[in-house]
Amino acid sequence: MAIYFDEPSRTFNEYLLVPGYTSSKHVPENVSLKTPLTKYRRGEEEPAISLGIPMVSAVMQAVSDDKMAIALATEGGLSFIYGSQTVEDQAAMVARVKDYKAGFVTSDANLSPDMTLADVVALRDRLGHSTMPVTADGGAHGKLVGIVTERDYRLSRMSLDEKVSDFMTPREKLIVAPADTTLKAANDIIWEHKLNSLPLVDDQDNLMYLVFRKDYASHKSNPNEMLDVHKRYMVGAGINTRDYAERVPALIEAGADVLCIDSSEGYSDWQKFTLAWIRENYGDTVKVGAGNVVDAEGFRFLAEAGADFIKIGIGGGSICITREQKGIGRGQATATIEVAKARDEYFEETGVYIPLCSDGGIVYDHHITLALAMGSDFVMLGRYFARFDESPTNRVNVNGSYMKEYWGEGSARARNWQRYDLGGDKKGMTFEEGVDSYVPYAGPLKDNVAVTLAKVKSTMCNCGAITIPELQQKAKLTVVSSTSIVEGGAHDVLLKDKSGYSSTSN
Ligand code: RVP
Repeated sequence: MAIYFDEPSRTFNEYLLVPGYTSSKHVPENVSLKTPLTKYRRGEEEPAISLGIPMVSAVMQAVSDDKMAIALATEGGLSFIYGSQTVEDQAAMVARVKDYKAGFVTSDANLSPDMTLADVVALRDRLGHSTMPVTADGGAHGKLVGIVTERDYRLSRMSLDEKVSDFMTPREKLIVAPADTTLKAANDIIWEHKLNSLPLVDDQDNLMYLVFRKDYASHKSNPNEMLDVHKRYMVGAGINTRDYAERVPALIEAGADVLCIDSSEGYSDWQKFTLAWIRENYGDTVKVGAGNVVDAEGFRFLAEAGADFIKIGIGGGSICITREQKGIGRGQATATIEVAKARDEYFEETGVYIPLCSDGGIVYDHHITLALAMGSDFVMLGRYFARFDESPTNRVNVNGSYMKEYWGEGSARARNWQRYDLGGDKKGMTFEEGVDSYVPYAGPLKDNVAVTLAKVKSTMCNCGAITIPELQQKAKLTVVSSTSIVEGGAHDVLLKDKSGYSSTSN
């Protein structure tokens, strides 16, 4: 006979935290969001990798490339570079993160002298940058011939046909420095000459990097940043259950710090085989997460197969239509609660603590706190990060508002068939499990993450917790009725500014 679960399948929106005792030491400044990323044994001081903040970015084309990885690692989180691209391209993205020198920017908004003001405006709107180097060939490392900033043109007075070479600040008027200049020295030049940016060039006058005034200041204030033993940013990468024998070695060679099997449904032999292959070839030196699962059985299966962390969630992603298409899945809150219980039992039994990641379905910042309180150690977010400057997608103007594009890995656009692989020879997607969409553009990652985490810390203090394990232990969670959800928002008043109010959802 079929199994029926007693409890309905619930989402985060159906829960609230009931505050606990807040002592005078429970203040946001005292809260640590440090959390394990990989499994460890009872009694061991530290897992191999811990996150500075409990946030990772989704293994998706529209979310996690090298730029996102750098921005998120700076804040203490981690990105998993998407695997739905060639092994070479993915390894190159990983290598770019590992080669990145904090504060030294390789420009992605480059002009050539014969481009026009219309091109400048289009590039500015698409990428949101106001400083664009001009190189002879228009490439990121071409011969430097000038720079265009917003001070070089006036849209009200100039024709859009005007050539970049006619209004740029030309090379001979620019202050530049050699490519091996240190960040500190570059910053001194910036201050001395009151610059906003300083191009660094090689001995052939080819542009190597730009150093921005703001980056030096921000680099000084990142106490959580995720660095490896060589002080390089840490980065994760997605893998699949088909081509791991080629992909894993290339990613490891490129410097990936941790891998994650990216699949819509992880309770399968394919994940077991993939984990077994990695253990056979690399032992425990390569860290790899697996998933996704939504119940105790699935957790136990992946734990025994050797996963370093386990991801929870089927069908809850904002762009995901798996539940509609296939009728499989489970409410994200119920799944998290059950899997966390199984993880705690496994820990009791074996002494091995396997971190859990709640993946998908985070709509409000407080959903992150709920996911942690329910036993997740960190969360994976797609839509949340897709909205930022650093996501790989275009910023577009839709009816007067800036939007970023965001599409599912199971959409016809991504065609990530490996994620939905059920074995066999058939490699084509036969139906879609994701959609292509817009999400409201929200500016820089750093500012948004700061606000989100301020809310998380504040709620933790209300619950009498200054660490995530303490929150997991002390949290008191209540299911809410649909009418109390209405009570929880602004109600029975006429809002003066609806747009301001909607900012409570992220
Ligand atoms: P969200 O943060 O709600 O946007 O969800 C992101 C998650 O959705 C991903 O980490 C992944 O687990 C899932 N996903 C990605 N693509 C698709 C799809 O096309 N169905 N789903």
